[in-house]
Amino acid sequence: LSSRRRTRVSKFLSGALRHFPEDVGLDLDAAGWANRSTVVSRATEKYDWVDETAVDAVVRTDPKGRFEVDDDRIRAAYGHSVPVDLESGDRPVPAILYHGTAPDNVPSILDGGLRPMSRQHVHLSGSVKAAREVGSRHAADPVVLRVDAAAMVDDDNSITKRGRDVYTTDHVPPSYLSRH
Ligand code: HQG
Repeated sequence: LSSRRRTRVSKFLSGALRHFPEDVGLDLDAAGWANRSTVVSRATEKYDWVDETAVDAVVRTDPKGRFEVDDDRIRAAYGHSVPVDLESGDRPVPAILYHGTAPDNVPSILDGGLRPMSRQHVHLSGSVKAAREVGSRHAADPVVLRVDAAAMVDDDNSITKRGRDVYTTDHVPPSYLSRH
């Protein structure tokens, strides 16, 4: 597949597994898992230029680790707006994390903290570079905020690594935030 087509399939899978499973006739269980062959069928029904092997390749080689596969199940690793109860896992969390956002959001974030907004969790990045890329989806001149993840964990706020370089939590109170 061309990289354009890979992106189309990846966006369709992310949309279906994070935001609109019902619209494409998918049933997610409480932990966000769907039947893998049903998901593959939905993708091949939507795009006549893709087959099962190509969908599998998109899933397995996703650069951000957006998808998890377990036998005949598949789910989005993060990013959900539909309610899901993901396990917390025990992968290590760096002492400092980052969040990239639009300048317009910063006053409200420093006032009330980072909130999940339309998703189920707040998403943080492991590097300044990754955070800047996330922020650039929202504005041409993104602002990177620094999150004192070690202090959050010390204070019993759970943070979980998902995918390759994404960390999720419920809320980041302003006391753990500063401008990078
Ligand atoms: C902002 C992508 C005002 C927040 C990325 C963000 C990520 C507030 C926006 C993942 C706020 C929500 C998620 C507050 C938060 N006041 N604005 N109190 N609290 N915000 O898209 O983190 O490529 O839902 O700063 O890489 O940008 O799709 O979240 O700007 O990992 O796999 O509200 O999605 O991954 O925007 O992105 P989003 P996000 P994929």
